[in-house]
Amino acid sequence: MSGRSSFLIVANRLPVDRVIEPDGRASWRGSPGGLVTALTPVMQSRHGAWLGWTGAADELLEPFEHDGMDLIPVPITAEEVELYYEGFSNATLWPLYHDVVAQPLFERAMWETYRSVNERFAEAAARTAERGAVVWVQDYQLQLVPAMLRKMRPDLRIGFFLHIPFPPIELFWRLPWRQELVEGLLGADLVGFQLAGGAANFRQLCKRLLNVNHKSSEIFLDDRTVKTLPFPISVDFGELDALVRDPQIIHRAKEIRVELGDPEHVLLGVDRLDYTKGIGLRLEAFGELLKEQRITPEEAVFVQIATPSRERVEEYRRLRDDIELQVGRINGEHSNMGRQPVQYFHQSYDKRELAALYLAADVMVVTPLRDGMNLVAKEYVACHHDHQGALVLSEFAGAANELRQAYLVNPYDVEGVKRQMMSAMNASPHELARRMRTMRRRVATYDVDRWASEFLRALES
Ligand code: GDG
Repeated sequence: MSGRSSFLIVANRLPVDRVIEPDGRASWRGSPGGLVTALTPVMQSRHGAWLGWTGAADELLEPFEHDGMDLIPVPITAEEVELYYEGFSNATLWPLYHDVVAQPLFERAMWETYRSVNERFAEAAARTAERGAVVWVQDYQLQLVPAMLRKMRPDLRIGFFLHIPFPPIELFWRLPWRQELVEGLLGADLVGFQLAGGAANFRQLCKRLLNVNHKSSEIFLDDRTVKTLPFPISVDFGELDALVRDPQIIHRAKEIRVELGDPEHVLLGVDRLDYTKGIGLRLEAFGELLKEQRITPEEAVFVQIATPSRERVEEYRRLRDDIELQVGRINGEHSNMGRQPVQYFHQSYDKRELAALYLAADVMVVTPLRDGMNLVAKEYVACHHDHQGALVLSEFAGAANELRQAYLVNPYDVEGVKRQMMSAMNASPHELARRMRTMRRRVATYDVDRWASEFLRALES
């Protein structure tokens, strides 16, 4: 590890996961995901450092090197995990920013801890950044960092990107700490959002709350301007496209279909088990189609992968129970011997198995009630160079802005979801190819590399 860095990523989590080797030793493995893939080359070429939490409470670790990046662990105590991470980040901000689809908690102790943990991240960044360095802060857990860091280090160039939606004023207004939060973000030189709508919400809020003026994408403060722009995040198209051409993956995709009993239609959902993802409503739609005999269990199987998530937050525990009850009901009513119409998995898979599942699925069902972008939708598109496969996509996912040829649905309209699921299942190969070709062109052009480079270009210009 060598000294200071000219390029820093500051994120809640480090881009590595701990693995325990067969001999009992612990080591690190790069976390899966587009963000890490996109930023690794930038980090390597700029001698970058990544600051974040290891994911384990009460752990004090020295900085270490991984894959050409300096990783700087920021320690978090067990109590802070509860108040800053599970509390203010995931029980206050997450539901508030996702259209209040669950009730946000407003607790002072959570807020205080959020502030002090943000301060610790800002201090660590201030210590690590070289003079004039570029610092890129990620996501809703760290919205106070830009202003805190600017105060300590006015020489830095600071960018912030929000991965989740930025809510309309009426919702944000409820937050008792609204002013400090907005001022936190305004510490950045560039605040990036998934969509133009989020950026517009933010500018209007700044005007109303702080009476600061804006013109097009710029907000004018007394001594400087802050740029606010959309940068829709994307996936590593090239990697996924190559993966699904691998004979082993093709073989596995065929095998999956056989294991499912060779139905005519394989429908697939892949989500973190989160109440914003609309898992229950898509199962409801599928269950009704079975009940109305518009499809039979011989014809169609719904595979739902629900990756474990935030399991210590009450709302998430309840959700898991609800979904599992619902899956049990549908299967109880519609299964035949040896055939269950819903195949539900509360597990994580490696990315090769996931790619095989995408390839095997005829209809990908993505129905969030609100979602910043939704990478699953783009991953599915990237996996279909065969130009087959249909995407049913919620209008409330950021991805719907770009993937206009999907079977778009309003997830609050169960009849509409059922209709689009039927259209997707019954579409001709020609129709599927027409839609898929256009969507693939979009994802291939705006991949995750382009996302990162456009953000950094805007930050450094
Ligand atoms: C947030 C925003 C925004 C899922 N299960 C497995 C697995 N995954 C991967 C998917 C995908 C990722 O996790 C999930 O990304 P999403 O975008 O769908 O959703 P969030 O986790 O809510 O992400 C979202 C995103 O940030 C990026 O800005 O798009 O709106 O909410 O990549 O493939 N990966 C593996 N095994 C699994 O079981 N390997």
